[in-house]
Amino acid sequence: MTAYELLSVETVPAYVESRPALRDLLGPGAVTSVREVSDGNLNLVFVVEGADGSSSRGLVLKQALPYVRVDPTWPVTAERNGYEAGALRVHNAVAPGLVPEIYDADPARHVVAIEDLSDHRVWRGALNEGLRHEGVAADLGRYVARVGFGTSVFGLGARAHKAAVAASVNPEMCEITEDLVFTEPYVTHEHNRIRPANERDVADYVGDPRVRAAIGTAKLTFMTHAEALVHGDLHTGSVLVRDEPRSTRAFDVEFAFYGPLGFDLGALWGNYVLAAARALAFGDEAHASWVLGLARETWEAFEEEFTRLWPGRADPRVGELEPYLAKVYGDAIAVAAAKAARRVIGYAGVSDIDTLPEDLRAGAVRGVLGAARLLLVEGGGPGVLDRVGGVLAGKNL
Ligand code: SR1
Ligand code: MG
Repeated sequence: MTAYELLSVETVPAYVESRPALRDLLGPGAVTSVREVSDGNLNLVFVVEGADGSSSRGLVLKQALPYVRVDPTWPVTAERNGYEAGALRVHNAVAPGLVPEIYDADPARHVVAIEDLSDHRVWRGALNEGLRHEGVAADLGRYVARVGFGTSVFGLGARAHKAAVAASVNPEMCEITEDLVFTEPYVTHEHNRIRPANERDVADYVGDPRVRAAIGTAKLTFMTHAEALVHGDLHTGSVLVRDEPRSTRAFDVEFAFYGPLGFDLGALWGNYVLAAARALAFGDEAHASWVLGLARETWEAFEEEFTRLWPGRADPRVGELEPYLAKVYGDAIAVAAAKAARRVIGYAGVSDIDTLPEDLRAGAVRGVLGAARLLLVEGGGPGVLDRVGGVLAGKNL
């Protein structure tokens, strides 16, 4: 029993009718079909089509449950839906075309209505199938740069940045990340899913004092460096892609908060590592190498865009470009490791690894943990990203 009414396929048409912004968008009585497509860990999601049945007149409703969808015994604040609406508006303003448009936000029922992107697909699934969507990694680098500059002290100036930080706290969702990414994989916890074949690998990884020190530092950075209104959960399952015409959208910003810019870049890199581990498990070295090359593509697009924006900063007396980029790079390396490792140890696995045949999975997990260890131990050292492929493939580089 929730304190607000949950949507269902049956009740969505009346709900749309009751929301002026949505009724205006689709036209009165225009809903022709509703499909439930909830498949993430947390929310209900419905695709709503309008009178002509075309996706261009449709919309998506996303409603926060007051608990984890895949584990109703785990309460999570439904206020995350409001955080998502706020962040989506800001991201639309600073990075238009790289996130879904937002049409409506309903704080009473914890629903946001956003653009229907049914002609896109989730990037993780495409990567798992060995498909190459060229340009997506660079689009995401530009997205992180625009958000990272536009919502930072550089883009906003000191007072507006402080006001934005105060208006964008998202403590409950940050706590989930602190626990699931930075703490639970490194302790004995009921959430962890360690198979017997990988017990030794996990023990070696979490038992390495250099790993523990670097993860501790990364967690502190996550908790205290309020640089920009970052996405907060930018894995490849939070990205929609379309080939013709080419389009990339980062979605699902309910974890958005004022945090370190390297957190979003590192999330992408960590998920490239997972995608490459899958490709290598199937012996597809060409795809693994292409996927790992995406890390450089994302970084270079980020760096170029951030550098392009830099002269327009609010106060030229704040910060220096080169040291700041170096800081972001170092943060991202540690996050890449943390994000890859959490997916093979802790709560919330990813299909890249979890759908591998049993006999291939243990080696893939071992490779991911080896890569994470390399990244944490070597930090932002020269060429560290280029050595990940060898470690993933089981070579002791
Ligand atoms: C309980 S939420 C589990 C995970 O799903 C989301 O996508 C985030 O990655 C979170 O850590
Ligand atoms: Mg999500």
